[in-house]
Amino acid sequence: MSINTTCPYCGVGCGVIAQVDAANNIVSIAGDPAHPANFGRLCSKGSALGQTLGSEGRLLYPRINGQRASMNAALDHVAAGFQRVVDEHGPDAVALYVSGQLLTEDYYVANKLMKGFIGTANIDTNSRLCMSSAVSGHKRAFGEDLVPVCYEDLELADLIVLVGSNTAWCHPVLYQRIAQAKQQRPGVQIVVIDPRRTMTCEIADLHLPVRGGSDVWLFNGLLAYLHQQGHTAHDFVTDHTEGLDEALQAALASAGDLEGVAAACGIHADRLLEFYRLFASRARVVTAFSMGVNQSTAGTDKVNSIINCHLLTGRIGQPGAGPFSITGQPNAMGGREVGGLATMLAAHMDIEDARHRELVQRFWRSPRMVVKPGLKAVELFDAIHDGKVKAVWIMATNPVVSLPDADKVKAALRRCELVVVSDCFENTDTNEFAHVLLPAAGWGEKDGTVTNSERRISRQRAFQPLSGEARPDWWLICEVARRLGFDNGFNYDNAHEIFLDHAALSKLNSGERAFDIGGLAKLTSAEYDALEPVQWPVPARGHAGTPRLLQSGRFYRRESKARFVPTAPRAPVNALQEEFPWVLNTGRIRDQWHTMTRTGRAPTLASHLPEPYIDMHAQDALLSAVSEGQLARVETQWGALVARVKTSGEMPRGMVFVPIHWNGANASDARVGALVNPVVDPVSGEPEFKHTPARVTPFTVNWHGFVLARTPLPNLDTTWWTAIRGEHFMRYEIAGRGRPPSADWAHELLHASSSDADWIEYSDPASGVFRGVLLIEERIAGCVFISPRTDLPSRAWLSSLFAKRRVSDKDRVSLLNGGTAAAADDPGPMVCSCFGVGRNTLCKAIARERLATPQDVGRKLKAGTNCGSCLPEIRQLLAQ
Ligand SMILES: Nc1nc2c(c(=O)[nH]1)N[C@H]1C(S)=C(S)[C@@H](COP(=O)(O)OP(=O)(O)OC[C@H]3O[C@@H](n4cnc5c(=O)[nH]c(N)nc54)[C@H](O)[C@@H]3O)O[C@H]1N2
Ligand SMILES: Nc1nc2c(c(=O)[nH]1)N[C@H]1C(S)=C(S)[C@@H](COP(=O)(O)OP(=O)(O)OC[C@H]3O[C@@H](n4cnc5c(=O)[nH]c(N)nc54)[C@H](O)[C@@H]3O)O[C@H]1N2
Ligand code: SF4
Ligand SMILES: [Mo]
Repeated sequence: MSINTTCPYCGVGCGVIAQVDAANNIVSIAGDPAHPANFGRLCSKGSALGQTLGSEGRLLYPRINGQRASMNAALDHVAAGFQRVVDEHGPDAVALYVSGQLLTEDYYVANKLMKGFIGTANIDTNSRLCMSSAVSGHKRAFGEDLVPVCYEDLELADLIVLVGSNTAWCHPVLYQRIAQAKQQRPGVQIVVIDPRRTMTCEIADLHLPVRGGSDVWLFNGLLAYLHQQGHTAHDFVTDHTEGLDEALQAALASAGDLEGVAAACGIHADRLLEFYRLFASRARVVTAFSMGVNQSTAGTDKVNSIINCHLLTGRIGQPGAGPFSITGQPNAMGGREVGGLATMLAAHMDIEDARHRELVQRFWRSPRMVVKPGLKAVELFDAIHDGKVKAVWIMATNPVVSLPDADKVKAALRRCELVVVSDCFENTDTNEFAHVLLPAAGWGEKDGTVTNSERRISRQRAFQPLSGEARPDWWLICEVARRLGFDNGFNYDNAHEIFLDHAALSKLNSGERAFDIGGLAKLTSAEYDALEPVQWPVPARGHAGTPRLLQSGRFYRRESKARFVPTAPRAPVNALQEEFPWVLNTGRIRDQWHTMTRTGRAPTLASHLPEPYIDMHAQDALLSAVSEGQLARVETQWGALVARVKTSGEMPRGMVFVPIHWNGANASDARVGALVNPVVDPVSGEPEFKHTPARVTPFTVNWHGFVLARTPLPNLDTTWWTAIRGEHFMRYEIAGRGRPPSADWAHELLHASSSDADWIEYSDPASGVFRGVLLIEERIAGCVFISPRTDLPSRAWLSSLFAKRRVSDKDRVSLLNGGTAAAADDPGPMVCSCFGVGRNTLCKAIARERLATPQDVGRKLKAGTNCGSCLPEIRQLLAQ
């Protein structure tokens, strides 16, 4: 059986074909060649989706206070708890905290329940941490939350500006489309604006390593430059916009001269001018932006300063031109369509507008309509902390890891009277705080729709039965709604029925707002099942969808005009300079998805960057008395963590970078959310995730080590540890203070006393070096390596032994002498996770065989020929 569905990770929204061999319980995953987002491509995460299926680690049954309960009892408990709080304290004392990883249908009923039936807008979503600055910027400029462009525009553009986006790692398939366009038309120019020199820069013609938070200066400067150099599209500006004078004034006040702007952005004036000239000279420009723009206390202004430049030049709504907010989560866009944020109503209507409220209320036949916006994510958790919100239901998000000041989030949940969590997995950091756990259907079991970055609605289709007692999120919500007495509004039998309501509600927008999918409101069940990917608006039945918006120059504000928003730049809050000299920037790595509840289960994804790390400039490392490979502590006013130091060469002076993925389940001390300043953008409420003042100090330990074990071990309880899944083994990195672990400890840890075990040991108490290897029937079952230094044997080489039927005599010798004899076989750090090709292997082949292009490398080693996520790294190695 073969099912077409959509990848559940990033907002590119790639089509996936799941080939199910039910008899043998095998699911193979491939890109859908017909899907217009990816035309068959998948990145490393999408390619590894098959490895994340299966019931291991899943939350299979409901629990109440830790005890297994029936679904009925759990749902009754949730409804009774919510009812009691509403009765005693009013509707604003309950809340939902949901996610851009819900399907549109789940999201629709969650929003309906809160805003139309319980009667509170206290439903916010993790999109507040992600897209809300883009939403606010779009609304201010266009009157509606609109993304005018489509992916094809990236291929038509002559200049692509990537601002605060590590596209190579975070939207890899989009990046591959850009890279291919450049290959076909080498004249296409690519500019990357990012303080870090990320892998995305491998195809860039120009990289501007701007100072964190300085984007508004940069784009105000561009606006002034374009205006002064005569690039204003006068007719467009006169007919379709308002407010240019105020915006120009604000721009000129902050960005009068090139030198001043360059200084504010911390870059060379020559480079800045090069960028401005490029932008001025190309009519077809797409400015694509992501979290380096949105996640900032100036996030909304950053968005508007970008849009202003496109409005001034009329480069919007035209093929190959426009501002492009790339969405993070698979359904970040769908969530906004249904009004999943506390500040929106459904179908792009406004809470503050009495007429909109009435329209929605009449459509829903709802008893109690909200009248004012609810609490935004950070405020919401503060209100829980302060006891104002007493019951919360968290759905498809892991806030104990992902919110700023995340230790305060723990404290808030600890105090909360009723915490309900629905998740697909058992051991998330947030589940620990749940009074009621509800098992949610996972990818492959769920059915509904998602909308990607280019407004394209695609079906996610189920290809597996539900695991255990797991149920789709919409079903759980409807069951609770009915138990609250709202039978009428929540009698849905399936996702199709919900979708029809959502589409019909959007029809009320007809002509007034762009979001109108009324043409899908009469789909039969069979048509819904067969729905092909389509871009909204879809105003009439049979309409083919709308690739590009705003082509007529008509906007969704008064007099149909777009607005230039004046943006006065301001620097991020950067208190306590002396004590906290560095800026902590946080973000993503290539092969992990957020808090790793899913990608952490895929062995091929673990090898690329297996440990939490702190990347910093070598000079700053020196000043902080830390060095590559050592452990260090990063500390801010809010919290601290310990991770391995890296001086990759990507970091500018003054900034340190820590990935967001590690959490309490896979590291002793690497939850970076605990360190992040909870300050937010005043308009959007989006947190400043990229800019917290921090200091870095050495984390002194007496010994380092690691354990590889074929079967997972209980908590290692060493001073510092991390755990990650490999192919046929678990890998634990450990370090400690005091005396190094003894041979007995290692022996016991790996259960080396069983009768068929063969235990090889090398121990030198004087130097503190210990090596122990457990073989069972000549296969490696586990190993422990301890040393006072970090110069431990190659994990890549040892890992490869786990795939062998038999450990050879040569390998045995290498095991005991600490891997030195095997150095020649060491593949080095992983680059291509699909084919397991490491950096050493690549470098050797490149040098020996004189390989010159990624294609040469692919032919020789296969590396880069499957998903292509590692091509930027291969290009970098070739260049070196
Ligand atoms: N592999 C992977 N891919 C993902 C995800 C994942 O978890 N893993 N998550 C998805 C989600 S939800 C999202 S939101 C997207 C995020 O996608 P991106 O936004 O591309 O990813 P980030 O790593 O958060 O940050 C992007 C870049 O912003 C830069 N930056 C920091 N401060 C500034 C600044 O002041 N100005 C500028 N111009 N740049 C700055 C950072 O150095 C960083 O390189 O990725 C999606 N894709
Ligand atoms: N420091 C720092 N923090 C950040 C960011 C940053 O750049 N820096 N980025 C922010 C951004 S942009 C985002 S989007 C967030 C993401 O942060 P989170 O949303 O907290 O991260 P996830 O790990 O994706 O959490 C999703 C949870 O839902 C579960 N799940 C998956 N599918 C389903 C489903 O269908 N139903 C249910 N009920 N559960 C499901 C998963 O197992 C997982 O526990 O992090 C934010 N936090
Ligand atoms: S780029 Fe990768 S993670 Fe994003 S949707 Fe496509 S396959 Fe999934
Ligand atoms: Mo996100």
